[in-house]
Amino acid sequence: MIDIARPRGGDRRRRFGGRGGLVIGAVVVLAMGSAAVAAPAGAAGTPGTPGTPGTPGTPGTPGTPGAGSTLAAAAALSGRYFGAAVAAGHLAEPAYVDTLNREFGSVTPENEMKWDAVEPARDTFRFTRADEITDHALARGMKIRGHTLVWHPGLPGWLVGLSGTELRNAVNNHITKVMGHWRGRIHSWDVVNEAFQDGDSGARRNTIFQNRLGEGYIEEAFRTARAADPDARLCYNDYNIEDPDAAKTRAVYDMVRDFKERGVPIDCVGLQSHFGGYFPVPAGFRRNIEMFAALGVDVQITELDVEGSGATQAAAYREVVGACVAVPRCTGITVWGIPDHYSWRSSSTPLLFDRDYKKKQAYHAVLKALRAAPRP
Ligand code: G2I
Repeated sequence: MIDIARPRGGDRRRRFGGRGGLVIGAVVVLAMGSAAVAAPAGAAGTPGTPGTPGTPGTPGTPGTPGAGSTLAAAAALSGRYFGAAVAAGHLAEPAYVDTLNREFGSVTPENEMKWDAVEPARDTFRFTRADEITDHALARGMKIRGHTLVWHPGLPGWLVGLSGTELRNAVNNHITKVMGHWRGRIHSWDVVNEAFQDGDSGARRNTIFQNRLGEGYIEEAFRTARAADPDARLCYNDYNIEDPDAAKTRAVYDMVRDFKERGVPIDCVGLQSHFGGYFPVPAGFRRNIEMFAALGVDVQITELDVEGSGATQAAAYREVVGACVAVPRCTGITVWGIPDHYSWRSSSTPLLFDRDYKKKQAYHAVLKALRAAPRP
């Protein structure tokens, strides 16, 4: 499942595997600094002790604490959400849940809404696991990002055997039933995920959807999605589209521009933003957000994590959050997990909380950048 690829010439960024869509940093050495460094001057506070908390938040209402003393509250100061990928399997763990409830105003089920999880047999849907997360979120006024409807890894065997009209019907049925289950309750859906190849081709990825349904499958997925839940923001989500000058980014940009010109319903672009030593935050990251926003779509940072630790990691996080909050249409940020040890690339310690749920330096950098956002 986990695929590893070294960056090659011309494209320094990692490539996710064709089957798994997932490249983890086993080769991706921790090129970033690892020394623990004290919180920078002017940071929100001493690690673990928020510096200028306002009124403590009302439990169960993320984003309401005064003065931005949590990630959700700080993001809410400028009208944004701050979320995390959540795994249902951790919801029985008090420290995990406490951190989730205190700090985050949005959840993305990390795996529980994926095709094999919700439709393991044809037209037989199992929403129980995902509902554990969405019920938890809804009871606390958190937003929910739906992830993801059409993605090539993790497909059930019955689907992989289909082609032509059968496959097309199965895709439309999947979108309609899954979105229908949460209709009116999901803030944004990743309708199509990782549909473009890495490297310089700018081509669509060879998936069963592309190969058997043809070029129009993404457009059709978005049209079906709009009908299934007219209130959800419909996103195209991908990695390695954070650099405005990369061929893959230009290809996604061209698709979104074409969709907007022809009235295909698309509302947002998700920049996954998995960063680290081999794939630093691109110099043009903010320009990239502005470029997509200028097309008339929102931009969301959907799966943020940054390999490393200490000041280097904190600086990268600061850069990402600072770029987002500088662009009005960058409407929210999701980090891809809560404590480091539950990350999909845990050895790279890419998240904002350590394995003891202590706030890392990166946490304080993010909090400060959120608080510094221009207020609407
Ligand atoms: O690969 C990182 C992310 C890239 N963008 C799309 C995201 O959906 C993707 O998330 C990762 C999850 O973080 C992993 O947790 O997607 C992987 C593939 O779905 C997830 O890995 C799966 C493993 O493949 C399974 O073997 C495992 O049982 O996680 C499952 C639950 O731990």
